[in-house]
Amino acid sequence: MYTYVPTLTDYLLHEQRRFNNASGSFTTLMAQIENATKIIASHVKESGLVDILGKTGTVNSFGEEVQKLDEFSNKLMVETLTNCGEVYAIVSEEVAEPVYSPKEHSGNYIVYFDPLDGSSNIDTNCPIGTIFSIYYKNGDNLLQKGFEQVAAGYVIYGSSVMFVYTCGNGVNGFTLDPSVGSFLLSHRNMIIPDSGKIYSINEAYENLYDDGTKKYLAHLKKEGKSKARYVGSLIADMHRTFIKGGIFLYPADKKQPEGKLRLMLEVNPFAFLAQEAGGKAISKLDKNPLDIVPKHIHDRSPIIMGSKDNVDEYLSFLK
Ligand code: AHM
Ligand code: MG
Repeated sequence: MYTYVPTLTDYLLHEQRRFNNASGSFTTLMAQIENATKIIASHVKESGLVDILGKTGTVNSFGEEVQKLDEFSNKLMVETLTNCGEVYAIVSEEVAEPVYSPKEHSGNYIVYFDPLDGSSNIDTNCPIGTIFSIYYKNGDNLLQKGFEQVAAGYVIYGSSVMFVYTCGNGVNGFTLDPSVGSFLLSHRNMIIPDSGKIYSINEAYENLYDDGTKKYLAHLKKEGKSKARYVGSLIADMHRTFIKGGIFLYPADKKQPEGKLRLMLEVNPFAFLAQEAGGKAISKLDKNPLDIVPKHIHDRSPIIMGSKDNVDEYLSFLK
């Protein structure tokens, strides 16, 4: 028997109808991101065949130039977004400077994205993904606070492909049905459990962390009630945190005083998602990363996020 399940497109159109004056621009923009990520997903799926099909050189068996997956994903996202008619400028993690849409295609949105986060995991078949964060154009200012985000989300290329996003009205997850090529609403109104057992941090850097973080880790290990999980791919580590709860930490350390993750490309989209899912996100001490005024498009920021109780417990060790 057929059961109706809304697709991502259905859901976006439904949301659009809630706003009387909506022009459809946001829905069009999201459809472009959806399309680009489906193409990236199909390439990620084949990445293991690169060696045996003789695609390791610069030319593949069709005589086409082969790009590394992250370069391919970046080019696809840049070209899709700057030609779709809805975007004023994009900022990609892979490109040092912003790219502006040609005047004839210029629109009202700014899109920050990381085309293939965790790409060092491609060879090992671990989940990787695309992260995006959308703002309204505000004059020429590309440096808006995270609180100004119109929408943020990620697409995880894992055992299933999932499109997870928020536009400030909760978080919803859509799983790709590969047989029809549509994202289907599979995770309605995602909520991070208030507390969880899993902590996720690169513990190899422990000696470089501040005393509060060291004491927190010692406390977790002393109690013996926690589990450690760290893929080293933000999308995988955060997707697990959304589903199972717990805490993800990429704090400052002696070698990386601002942390590693990029404020506008990684930290803010996930902080927005985490807060919309009922979780908590902090930067240095109790600072909400969404409240940081960025100085540069590629600024970095420490980030600790996940289940409320876990983040509060961490904070108690800093104070
Ligand atoms: P990337 O954007 O160069 O792929 O780096 C970001 C990745 C994140 O996905 C992950 O959370 C982090 O780097 C892991 O860093 P580390 O290896 O220092 O633990
Ligand atoms: Mg990244």
